[in-house]
This record gives sequence, C-alpha cells and structure tokens, in this order.
Amino acid sequence: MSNESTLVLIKPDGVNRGLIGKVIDRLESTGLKIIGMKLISIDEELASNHYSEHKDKPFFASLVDFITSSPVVALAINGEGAIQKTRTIMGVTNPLDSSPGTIRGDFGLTVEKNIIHGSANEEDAKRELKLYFSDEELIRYERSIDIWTE
Ligand code: D4T
Repeated sequence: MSNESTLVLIKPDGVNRGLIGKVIDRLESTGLKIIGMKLISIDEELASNHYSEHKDKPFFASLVDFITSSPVVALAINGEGAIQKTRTIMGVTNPLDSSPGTIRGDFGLTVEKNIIHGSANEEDAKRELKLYFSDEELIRYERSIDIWTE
C-alpha cells in the first residue's frame, strides 16, 4: 500500500438529504485525512469533463442533469491506500447491491442517486483532483493521530 490521494464528491442527494456530516464521519473515522474540502455547484462543462468516460452511455444526460442540479461537497482525501479504502467504504455503484455498513448500502436508493462519488483508480484520482482543486487548495499537514494511521 502507498500513501495516495483521491477525490470524493458528496452528490446532490447526499447534500439535500442532510447526510454531509454522516458521510464525512465514515471516511474520517477510518483514519483517512481530509486535505481539501468545499461546497460547490458543478456546471455542465465540469460535469461533462468529469464523466467524459460515460459520454456515450444512455444515462449520461440524466447523470449530468443530476450532478448539476444542486451543490455538492468536494473532498480531497489522503491516506494509505486511500483510493481503494474510500471505494470500500462507499460500496458498489448500485445501492441495491451495496452491503449494509457501506455508505451506499445504508443511505442510497438508486444507481443515479447513490450519495457519493470516489475516484476509481490512481489515474482517475489524479485527473479528478485537478478538476476540483488547485495545488494551493490541497493542504498538507500532520495530525497527532497520524502515527496510528500509517
Ligand atoms: P462514481 O463514479 O460516481 O463513483 O460511481 P462508480 O465508479 O461506482 O460507477 P460508474 O463509474 O459506473 O458510474 C458513474 C456514475 O453514473 C451513475 N450511473 C451509473 C447511472 O446513473 N446509471 C447507471 O446505469 C450507471 C451504471 C452512477 C455513478
């Protein structure tokens, strides 16, 4: 495992349902570190860029409409194996298949409104972090608990 950073979005359904705190709590409680965080409105250009790999899929237009419909919380998350760890905490894409104890399994209902996004791999994480955060917005700092999480 290596120290890595990943992008998480708390999607419009998570924000509107008042789940920001719960989602952040699940991520933070594992020892992962927040190194960037903001509430933003995603415009169509950013949405299309973010989801470019899905541009030919039948759900693309609906996905862009949804993600631009209301603010999201963007988080840059850092830690040992942060990409896989975040995906594990999230659960699989369709909440009907996500295990209880995962964010999507506990809070999600539909494949589109599934509460949270997390980068799928190292390449996506690098690309997506750049879409949402400038270098200056990523804060590197030591926490006293870091000796227990590394
Ligand atoms: P994200 O990218 O949001 O973390 O989700 P996943 O990595 O788990 O899933 P994905 O890339 O396959 O899908 C991206 C995004 O599209 C929505 N979606 C997906 C949808 O609205 N309808 C669908 O049929 C699928 C497969 C949900 C997540």
